[in-house]
Amino acid sequence: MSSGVGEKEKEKEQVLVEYCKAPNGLEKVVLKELRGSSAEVYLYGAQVSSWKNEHREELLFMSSKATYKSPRPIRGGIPICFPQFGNLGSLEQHGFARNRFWSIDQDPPPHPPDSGNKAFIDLILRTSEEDLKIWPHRYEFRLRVTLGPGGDLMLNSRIRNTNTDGKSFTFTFAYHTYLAVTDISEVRVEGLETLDYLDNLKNRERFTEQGDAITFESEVDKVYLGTPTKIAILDHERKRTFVLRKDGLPDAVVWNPWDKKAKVIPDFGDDEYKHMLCVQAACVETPITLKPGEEWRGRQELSAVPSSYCSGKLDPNKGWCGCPQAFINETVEYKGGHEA
Ligand code: TA6
Repeated sequence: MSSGVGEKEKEKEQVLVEYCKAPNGLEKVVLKELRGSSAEVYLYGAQVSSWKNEHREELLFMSSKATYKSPRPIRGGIPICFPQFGNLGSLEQHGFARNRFWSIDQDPPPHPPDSGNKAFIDLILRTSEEDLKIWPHRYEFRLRVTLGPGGDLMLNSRIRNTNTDGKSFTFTFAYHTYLAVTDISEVRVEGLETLDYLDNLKNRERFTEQGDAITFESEVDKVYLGTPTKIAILDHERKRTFVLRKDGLPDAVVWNPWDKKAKVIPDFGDDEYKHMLCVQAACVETPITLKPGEEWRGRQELSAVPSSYCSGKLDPNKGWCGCPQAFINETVEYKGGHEA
């Protein structure tokens, strides 16, 4: 009898994590949660490429023109920007982690005991001799991707300096998250109002955001500084709110290329800007420095909850019903810092 039960348990476990090869030839891991949610992660770039709710609705944007071939990064999902966010530095834009082949981490150090989550995968990227030529540091980058029992998607990064020459290293970082939205002109972001930001469209000059929810009617490329641990992204058409929670990542990048920029991005459809918004937990303004042996941790958690509006329009002066206001009112101190 017990073996029968054991078998059933094992079967259930097997359903939760599947390893396979995608039609594009890339290896990927499929995480399934018993009520129907799922997530998919390519070993190439350790990139989450899909996150579906229990109704099998895709919650992440993936461009129809994405290429799934090294060395191009995959356009969509959640590319990992490390060791450099953006193009301020000697490395290629957004660093090299997103266009390297990661491995399954066979013996990950114990993660904090998560609440019985079974659907997770541990990936690891280590220094290569090739990469030492462009970034002369040794590191171990461990990423755990978890699909929670309620369908939440969690990314936990742990980056350790394993230099043996006594040298520290410094990096910037972002989870470059492409959220799928129904109509960008009917989307608003709550939680970033009144904050300072660096505007990438104006030479990274520093400005202060207006006092109410952010809405979109043209290209946006902003790095918000000192942001709260919770940000809400409301898809009015779909009556869906994404809640992004983060730890160890004080900044948040918001990007939509809009029509002109969309046309000049080769792996991005001309009209696809209407159906995506990048909101990224990041550390950009103040780079992270690790001494040998020190480890940094950065977490991003996404959930998608139903939301409804009091007013039919996206009226910034009107509140909205069912708003998980509690999510974004509560400001939990940013718990950055390193662990040796
Ligand atoms: O996250 C915003 C941003 O830095 C934009 O400036 C834009 O370049 C975007 O990233 C996409 O970058 P990518 O290298 O993936 O085309």
